[in-house]
Amino acid sequence: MAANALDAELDLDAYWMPFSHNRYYKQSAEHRSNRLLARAEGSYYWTTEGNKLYDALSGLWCCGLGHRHPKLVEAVKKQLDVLDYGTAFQMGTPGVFKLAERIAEAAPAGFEHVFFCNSGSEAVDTALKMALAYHRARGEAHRTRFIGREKGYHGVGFGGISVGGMVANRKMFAAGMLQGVDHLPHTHNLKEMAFSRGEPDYGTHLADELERLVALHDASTIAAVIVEPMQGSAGVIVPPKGYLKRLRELCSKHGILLIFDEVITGFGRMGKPFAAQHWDVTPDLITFAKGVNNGLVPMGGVIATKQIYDTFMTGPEHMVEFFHGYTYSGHALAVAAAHAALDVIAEEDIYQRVNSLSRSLEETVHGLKGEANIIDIRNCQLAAAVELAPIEGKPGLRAIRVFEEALKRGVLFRFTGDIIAMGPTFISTPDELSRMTEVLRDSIRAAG
Ligand code: PXG
Repeated sequence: MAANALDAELDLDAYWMPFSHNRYYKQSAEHRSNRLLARAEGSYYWTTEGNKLYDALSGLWCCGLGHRHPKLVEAVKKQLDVLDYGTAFQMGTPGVFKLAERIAEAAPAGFEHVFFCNSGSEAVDTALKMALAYHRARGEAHRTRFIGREKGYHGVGFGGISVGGMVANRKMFAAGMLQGVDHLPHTHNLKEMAFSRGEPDYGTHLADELERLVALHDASTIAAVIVEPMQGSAGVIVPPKGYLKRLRELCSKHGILLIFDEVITGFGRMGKPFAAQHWDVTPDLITFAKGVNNGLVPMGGVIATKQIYDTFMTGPEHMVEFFHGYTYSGHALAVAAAHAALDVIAEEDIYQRVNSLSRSLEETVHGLKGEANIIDIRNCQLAAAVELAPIEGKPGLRAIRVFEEALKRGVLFRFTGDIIAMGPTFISTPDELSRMTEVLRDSIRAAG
């Protein structure tokens, strides 16, 4: 192991790391080997040991355009010379109005209004509030129930964990969760769909479970259904063919709003601005974050249809219409970075590149089929996952070992349970994807 003076001089105790095994990380320099990041550029990080890591998850799904893209860095630096923070309530900046216009333009027809916040979790809370308030404003205040999905991830706010379906994220906080939430079944079924390329053939009928929930609760009590079009955090769970269309039909039939949580799928990864366009299914609200400005400055938001926005625009004109917002909604630095990101997406033909790179990703990851301990390989545009057989009695351990072996070999993967997830940068080359896959192969073998 290379000498790591920076590691040696740190007191690690004070920092409570998010979603991390704090004790394991802090226990020994060996456990932290290649896990202190010093620098980044393009598709790579450099660790404090000076080792180079290919970033196989684009940060945490957010840096698709590559780290420290010169145009984005420049835009933020320039903004700092002009305006730092501009009061968000009852005030605005030209930049934030222009950004909303550009985002609405990129969204499917009918989406005309953008509300800004600072993260995916806040975006989800915002969308849920919009749904409740929308129904109330229309005289349907009885529509209070939300339907999420098992294995869904919608961030960590109380709204998000309530509609989410990650058991570990829910069980400790049960006392604080929203009332009246139900869940669709997840669509992850290895028996029926293991090693599917792209969307699995099996599972469309699982959308019909919404009918069952409607029959149970009555449509008049349901405000919205929220799903990730492609489930990222649960380990790249790809929607079955026709599944999202079916959900849309059922929501429309019953007057239920459909929310697409596009925090991961928005702004490039699906080879279109939004997954809604990739699957040609139009929801009523779209949440976004991450890719909107390449993760450079925290930003999230919700895109609403004209119909939803207009419903709020009643009452005396001098009054606030939606009692919701954040100090940093539309922060000038985040806005500057987002404008630059949208420019780069257009200038570098990112959607076309993602579509073409996605084919390379599919080819290369499915080439791992047949390796010992791999029980599934799946892919969805520029996202993929390899699911490993758990070590008996020690779920999750095999993936940690693979993760550590891969770090030694210069690739930073993401693991969740026994799943290795990949969300390469949009600027990666097919060669880099092949190398990433070969490192995964070697790491799985080495991990045993
Ligand atoms: N919705 C979705 C669909 C997400 O993927 C959030 C909301 C929450 O976003 P914030 O910005 O509040 O973290 C997310 C976040 C992973 C991984 O390993 C995924 C996320 C975050 C960190 C890791 O897949 N998604």
